[in-house]
Amino acid sequence: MNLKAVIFDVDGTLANTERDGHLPAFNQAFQSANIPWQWSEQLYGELLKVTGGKERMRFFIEQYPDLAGTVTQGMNEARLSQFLLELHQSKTRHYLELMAKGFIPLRTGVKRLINELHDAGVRLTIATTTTNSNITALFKHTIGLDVLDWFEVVAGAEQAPIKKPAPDVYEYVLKQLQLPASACIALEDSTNGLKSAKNANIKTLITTNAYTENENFEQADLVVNHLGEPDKLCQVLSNKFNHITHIDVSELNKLI
Ligand code: XBP
Ligand code: MG
Repeated sequence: MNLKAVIFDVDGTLANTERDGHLPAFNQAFQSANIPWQWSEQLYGELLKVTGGKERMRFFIEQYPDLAGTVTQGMNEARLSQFLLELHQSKTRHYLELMAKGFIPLRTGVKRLINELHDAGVRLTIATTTTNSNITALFKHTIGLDVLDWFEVVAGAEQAPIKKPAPDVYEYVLKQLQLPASACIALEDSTNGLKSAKNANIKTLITTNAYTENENFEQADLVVNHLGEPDKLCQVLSNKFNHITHIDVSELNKLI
C-alpha cells in the first residue's frame, strides 16, 4: 500500500503554538476578565495533559484548587460551563491577535514537507483539537491561506468535540477521505495525539518539542526531534530508521 494521505496535527506539530500562543492567550483572557490566575510555562506543561482549552481550564480548577482559589466557588454546572465558554471565547480572541502579529513560525521542515507532499499528489488533511479559527490564523500568518486550500479535510474541535486521546478526530478524517487507516500517516507531537491516532489504527510519526520530549512514545512508528531539512539534520529518537536525515515523501512511504 502506498501512502495516500498525511494527517497533520496543528499545535506543537506545525508550530510551537502552545508555549508561544495558547499559554499567553489564556493569561491575557484571565487578565481581561480580572481573574487572578497566571499560568507559568511549567504549570502549563502539566495542564497540557488535558487537550482542549475549556477542558484544560476545568482540569485546572479541579486539580489545582490552591491556585484556582475562590473564582468559581459556588457556581453550579450550568454557570461553570458558561463561565468557561466565555473565558475560552476571550482566549480565542487573544490567540488570534497574537497570531496576527506573525511571531510564531512553522517548525523546521514543515513548509518543505507540505510542498513535497502536495507535489507528489499525497492528500493533505488536518486533525486537531483546537478551534477552527485558530487553524486558519496559523496558515494565514505563516505559509498562506492558499496552502490551507490544499488540505482536503480540516478537522478541529467543531468537527470532533470529543477530543484526543479519543480517536474521533482521526476517524472523522478517515471517513471524509474514504481511505483505510493503513493508507495514511499521522504527524503528531504528544502522547495524547499519538494515542488518538493509534486508537484509529493510523501509523504515527512524532516530532517532539520542549513540552513533549519526555513523554512516552513507545507506540510511535518513528520519533524525531523535528522534520529536518537537507541542510539541517533531524535527530532520530526511536531506535529504528537511524539513517534518516530529514523527513520526506520517500521516508514517510517506508513507514506504511
Ligand atoms: C491541542 C490542544 C488545544 C490547544 C488549545 O492539542 O490541546 O487544546 O492547546 O486549543 P493537539 P483550544 O495538538 O493534540 O490537537 O483552546 O482552541 O481548545
Ligand atoms: Mg499537538
